[in-house]
Amino acid sequence: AEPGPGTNYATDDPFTSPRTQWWRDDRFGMFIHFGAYSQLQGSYTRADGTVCHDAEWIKRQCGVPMDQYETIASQFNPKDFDAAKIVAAAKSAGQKYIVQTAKHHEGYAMWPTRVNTWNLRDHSSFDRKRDILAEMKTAADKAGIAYGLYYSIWDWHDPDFANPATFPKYKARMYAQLKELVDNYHPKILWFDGEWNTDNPVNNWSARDGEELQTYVRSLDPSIVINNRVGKRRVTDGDTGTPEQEIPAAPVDGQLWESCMTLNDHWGFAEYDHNWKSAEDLTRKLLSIASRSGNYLLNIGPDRYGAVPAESIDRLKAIGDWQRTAGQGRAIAGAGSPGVVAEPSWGVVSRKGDKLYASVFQWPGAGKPLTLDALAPFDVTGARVLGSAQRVTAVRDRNKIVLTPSGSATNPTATEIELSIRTPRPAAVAG
Ligand code: H79
Repeated sequence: AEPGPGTNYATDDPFTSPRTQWWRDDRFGMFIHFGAYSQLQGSYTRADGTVCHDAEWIKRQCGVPMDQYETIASQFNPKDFDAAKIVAAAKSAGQKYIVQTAKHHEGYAMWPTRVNTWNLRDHSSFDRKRDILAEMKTAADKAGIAYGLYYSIWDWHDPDFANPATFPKYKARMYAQLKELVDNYHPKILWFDGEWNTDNPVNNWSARDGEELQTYVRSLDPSIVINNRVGKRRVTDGDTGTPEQEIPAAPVDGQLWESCMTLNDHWGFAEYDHNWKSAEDLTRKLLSIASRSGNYLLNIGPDRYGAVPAESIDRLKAIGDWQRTAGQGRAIAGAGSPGVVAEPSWGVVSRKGDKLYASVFQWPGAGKPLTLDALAPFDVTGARVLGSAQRVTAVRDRNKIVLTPSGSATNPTATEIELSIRTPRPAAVAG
């Protein structure tokens, strides 16, 4: 997209820019970790017969020699990868955007790059004519879902990455790959990773490299949303903060943010990992994140054939089912931090325009009150429980709003109380 009149996308404010509007509204996206590591499905058997476990880090954590890793990649044949099915799973969850790994730390490109042969077309047993990123882009467009790509700066395969003398050669190849990605798949997000050096003493990436990369991406397409792992994760790096496997306790002021999290305990497919989070837990996490003006990027890891685990499909659908029940999803998409009330002990509260959505995790029992602490003056002009005919009274007692529902919870995950509010007009500023 071209910059709109009056908007300089190099210097705009991500909190208010039309460029990031869709991202700020969506609140819920799908992360996809799929790469050559998926071929191992989480288990590497060493020459001595012992088995080592890990997912997308298996090359490094299990010390797989490069020649063996390349042999494993040459067997990779994700023939069952079904873009329409994955997009339908995202849609069923109410996820509005997708971020897929184009290249993880292993350096393996999941598209037919012309920069090297370490890619899914040239180094696999897969159909040479297929391009799964193109398939995903087409399916996502068709479903009205935004499509973005993950790209790891850290690269375990390219020898020039770890050699300060030849690092500029690596950088040139990385820039060329990013141009391919932007030209061929028009990603709405570029999600960088692997820029840190605490775990990686030979990482030559600097804050300066990050600023340059950000400028480069903007020159390719100024509308792309970029995460903060482009540089050193300062609030000035990219557009969005990236808490990983955690949810900030309160709204974050310095930068837009998105919590990326897993459905079990791994990003890439791990056959032995059955520690799936419950749909209730996941739905409450989504509500909590939206109530603090964050986004939730929830991951799936397809198996070696490209199939998504049934446990993931089921949970995504359950999260969507909750949102579709009685229109409860309005507490999430387009909603954010309420501002006018503090987060209660019994749930979370989000706001969209002149409506507050109180998501009640612990229902008080018929006739018992739920209390909200007001942080600013406002009036409650109406209250109802979504999907229930019961009455809710809302009484102000100084800085407390006391809500008393007359019936039972509609839902064990979260029962939604919708409050209509009226905030005072700001006093006219003299001068
Ligand atoms: O792509 C996912 C991770 O692979 C990547 N970021 C998300 C989105 C990531 N790379 N590094 N880290 C996260 C942080 C480092 C984690 C480590 Fe470990 C702890 C490296 C070694 C111990 C976890 C356990 C990962 C490998 C083994």
